[in-house]
Amino acid sequence: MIKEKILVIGACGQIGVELTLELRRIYGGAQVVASDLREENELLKGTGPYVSLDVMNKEMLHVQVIRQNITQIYLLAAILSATGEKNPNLAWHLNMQSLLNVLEIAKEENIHKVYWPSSIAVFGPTSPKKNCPQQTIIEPITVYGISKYAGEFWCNYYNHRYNLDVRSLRYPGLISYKSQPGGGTTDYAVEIFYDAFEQKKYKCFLKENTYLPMMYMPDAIRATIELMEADAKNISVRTSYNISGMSFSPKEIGDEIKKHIPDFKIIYEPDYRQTIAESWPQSIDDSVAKKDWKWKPHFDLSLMTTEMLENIQ
Ligand code: NAD
Ligand code: AKB
Repeated sequence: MIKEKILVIGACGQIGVELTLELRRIYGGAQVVASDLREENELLKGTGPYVSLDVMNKEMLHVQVIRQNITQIYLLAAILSATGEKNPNLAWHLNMQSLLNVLEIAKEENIHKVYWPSSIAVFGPTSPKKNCPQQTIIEPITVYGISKYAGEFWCNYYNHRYNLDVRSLRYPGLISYKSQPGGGTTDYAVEIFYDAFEQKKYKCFLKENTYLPMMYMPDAIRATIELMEADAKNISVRTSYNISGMSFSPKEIGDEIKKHIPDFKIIYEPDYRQTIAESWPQSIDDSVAKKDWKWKPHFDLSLMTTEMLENIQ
């Protein structure tokens, strides 16, 4: 059996840190090369190899893939929804070119598997709001959503045309305490915990009744690895799978936090991110992922809130 050697690109981001640590636990520290533009994250130090890498530099990426004998690539570098609206050209350029660089090198170097995440941001105002299905009307209004939707079809194209084993999940908003979120619309659901703990109050940039699909990071990491380890014959979706964890509004998560911090207060000052949030579904139908590779979320709002507050302390 071939020993896998994995390259994680964007390893110092919100997902990258936890995913790299979990991949190192499974495959061994030396088998998982972490890479990013940023300095190595403190939690990654001493757990395995780290290289400084700009995924936009295709030649350098290619050199690293050959030099390190890479067999799998996880591409996590991207500009997220809220930051993307501030610089749409940059977001489009990074989100698209990084994926094309990885897919092209993966094809040339016979990489066994590629992982690239999509997002619920592919959906737009014309998609169903509740239990949004795997296949439906998809008309995103953010540059981030447009880049994710285009990216899904590039993944599908490389799978069909070149038989490249590329797999993808449409993550909901992710909630974590090990590394900070990086410029998304769902970031409020992480910030709220830190402000509740430190100041007992939070100013929310979304309206109180804005429901969004969310997931606690341990579920997201498990989903990623379960998808990547699934038998290829069970993968029927080569664009990107819907996955679902929980759905809540700022008021509901505020009420849940109040069960632990009774004098916690939340005020609402919606900004440009409200329009983005309102364009996304409130909940997601993940029945295809459940059927194909037996996906099952573990954390609900109450369990996630308890764990977040315990760990922030
Ligand atoms: P993040 O912004 O926290 O991390 C991205 C990392 O990529 C950063 O460490 C950044 O330094 C690095 N990076 C940026 N440009 C780079 C470059 N040119 N070369 C190398 N590295 C570069 O993002 P995240 O939240 O960890 O998201 C990872 C992926 O998951 C993205 O594709 C994102 O769209 C997707 N996603 C995230 C969420 C979420 O809630 N976090 C939800 C849906 C989808
Ligand atoms: C964002 O808010 O941009 C991300 C996402 C849902 O893709 N968290």
